[in-house]
Amino acid sequence: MTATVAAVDLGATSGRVVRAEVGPATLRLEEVARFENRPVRIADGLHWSVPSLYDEAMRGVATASRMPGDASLASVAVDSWAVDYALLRRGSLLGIPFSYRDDRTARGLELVDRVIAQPQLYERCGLQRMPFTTINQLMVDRERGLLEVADRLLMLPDLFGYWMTGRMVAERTNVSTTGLMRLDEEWDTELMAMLGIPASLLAEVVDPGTRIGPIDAVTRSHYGIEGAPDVFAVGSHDTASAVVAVPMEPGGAYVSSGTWSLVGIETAAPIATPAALDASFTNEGGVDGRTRFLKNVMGLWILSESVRTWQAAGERLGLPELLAAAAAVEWAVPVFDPTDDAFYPPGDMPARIRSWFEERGQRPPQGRAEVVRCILESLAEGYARALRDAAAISGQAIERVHVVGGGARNALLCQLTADRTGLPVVAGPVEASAIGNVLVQARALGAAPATLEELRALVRATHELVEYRPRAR
Ligand code: ADP
Ligand code: LRH
Repeated sequence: MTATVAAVDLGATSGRVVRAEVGPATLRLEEVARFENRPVRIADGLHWSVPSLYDEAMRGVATASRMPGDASLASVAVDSWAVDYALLRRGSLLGIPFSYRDDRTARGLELVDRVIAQPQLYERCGLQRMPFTTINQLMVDRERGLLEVADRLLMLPDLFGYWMTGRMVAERTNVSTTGLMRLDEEWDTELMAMLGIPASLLAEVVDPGTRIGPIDAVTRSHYGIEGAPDVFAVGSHDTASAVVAVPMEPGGAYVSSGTWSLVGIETAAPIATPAALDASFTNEGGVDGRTRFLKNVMGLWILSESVRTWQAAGERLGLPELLAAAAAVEWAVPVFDPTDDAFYPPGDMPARIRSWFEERGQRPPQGRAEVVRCILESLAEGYARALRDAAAISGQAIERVHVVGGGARNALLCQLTADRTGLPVVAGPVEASAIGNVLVQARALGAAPATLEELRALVRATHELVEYRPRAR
């Protein structure tokens, strides 16, 4: 038996809708819609265009439901980047959700720090200190009086689920990124009381694989969605879904490489030790109760913002040409720390890279090709360091690195990752989040194998992977 399902996968760079046919030995995907995700800057800050993302997603679902094939669309699930959320009152949206790149997060960090010190916070939620964590953002909402009127908080995939079905839930892997969930995966109502965040905002927590309900008749008729697909919760944090689809075996580590690079391993339980805190490791909830023990490295964002800056100044070369030029750089370039907060806000990355080196009395890279090469070498070095730390802290040996996401298409970055880790790198699949999303739906429908290991074996058997061997240095 196979199931026909659709994934809505929203990344910070682009969103897509994928239709898939999944069975015990079948995994066939077809992209039916792709749309840009461009934040909007208005008077009070940087926001996601959430209604238009929803509109694009629903049009994609409608297309998926109307495609010729033997079976009608059985179900749909949404995954997206983590941490961002909507506040609602009596079911209506209170304002346009903010982007985690908005600079209000600096104020939020300050407000959280006044209430609880980082080591104590880490013991509770096990999250790496990042500006964007939901609790920081909520503290700014609180200061502005928004929490006095809001009666519900929904993470963005849960908001879409609510709009499709009328039911409000809190999918577990995504709420694990909020700072509001304890390491034992219960809501941390004690911390919320300390921060002045009302616990009544929270919705019922559900696990990946839970059926939320059918898409309602009004939504189906407005968008022309055929049949009566169910909506499921999956690993609605895109990285949780991506990790489901990492074709790894024991000894495997991953780099989920897109706007961000999430570098780490899967563990049976969280590791919130002082060593993990010192190395800035995060413990996020995985599908089937696993832990994603990983580090957020700034990722291809540094490259895409550089390209955007150059193009705004009249540069005509696109990413493929710039990568080819970077591959031809045969001399050593310096490396910067790609986890430095300086690279977090939108802006002129080449200028920030220059300042990073100048502030340390070092010669910055010169010209486009050297700058691109420097970004990629710095990311690869950041991955290598994070993987060494992950192995040392967890005691889990790492023998192979899997790169999934859009960054798996970047052959130079994959090769540099092999060189700098000294480990074989296996690139692919590119659409790991969408694949993890459809696999968990199909499993809930009884059409896909039961264990994560079997699901990963299915990915290995059905996808072409490219291997990069470390070169002598
Ligand atoms: P997200 O899910 O965060 O939106 P993706 O996984 O789609 O991100 O990855 C987007 C990134 O993938 C781009 O910023 C780009 O650097 C990289 N990428 C996509 N296609 C290619 C390509 N053909 N060659 C090299 N890099 C690519
Ligand atoms: C990647 C991602 C990452 C989060 C960040 C906000 O898309 O979900 O796992 O840390 O976005």
